[in-house]
Amino acid sequence: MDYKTPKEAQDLPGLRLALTAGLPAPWSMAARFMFDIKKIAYIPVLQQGGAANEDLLEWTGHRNAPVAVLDDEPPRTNWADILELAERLEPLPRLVPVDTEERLRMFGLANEICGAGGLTYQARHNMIGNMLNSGVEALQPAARTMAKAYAYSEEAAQQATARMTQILDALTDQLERQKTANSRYFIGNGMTALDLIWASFSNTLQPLPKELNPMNERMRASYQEMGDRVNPAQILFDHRDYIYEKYIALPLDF
Ligand SMILES: N[C@@H](CCC(=O)N[C@@H](CS)C(=O)NCC(=O)O)C(=O)O
Repeated sequence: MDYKTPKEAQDLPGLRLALTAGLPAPWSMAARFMFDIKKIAYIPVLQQGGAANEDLLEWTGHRNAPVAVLDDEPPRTNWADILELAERLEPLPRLVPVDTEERLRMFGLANEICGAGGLTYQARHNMIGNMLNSGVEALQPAARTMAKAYAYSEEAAQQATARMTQILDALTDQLERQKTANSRYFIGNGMTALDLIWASFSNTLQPLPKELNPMNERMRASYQEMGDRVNPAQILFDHRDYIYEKYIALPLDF
């Protein structure tokens, strides 16, 4: 990825997208997948995971990623707001179902993955706990920044696995039902944002292999460890492999 710094990007016209650089960060990659599938051009902007990101903060009011800024519109950081922006800029392929029941189910399940308190917030409590307790001095500043940003506590980490299991069961049940109904997708008969979101977020539990996902080995082990705690069903990974193969450019580039 050819990133611009926040200072270089902030006065440029068009869509600027701040992304956590150097790893397949789940919210950042999901935002990219939504724009990429619609062929919406954007300028990638550098966000450094766990760092202060002062220039990004000064420009957008946000330290973390993703942050999507279109011209002089307000910066958007929430996954659902970024999805709405992508749908507005380029309606096709449609990522939000027209049918009300399907739409409710899609947003509900997507929020179970991406929302505050959802699957990956829970997994991250464990990751932050591991970093804080690692005894590795170099990891401490980032661990402390993220602990504060994402409401880490020992109690939160303790209940994380149970909550993750509950959410993974809901996603597995949904895919099993869809398989019975002969659909290859999470919702209805076509690809939606949920398929792209799961493709991205699945990497935090079982990263795609090295040749498709050339991420740093320490982060790979840390992501895999979050998955090993909960042992997700194989159907979830078979599904993400299908979505990557059919819709997403590989190897991942971050
Ligand atoms: N704002 C996002 C969540 C963003 C988020 O958690 N970003 C993480 C992972 S992509 C991040 O920036 N981590 C690195 C950091 O905090 O510096 C949402 O609510 O949808």
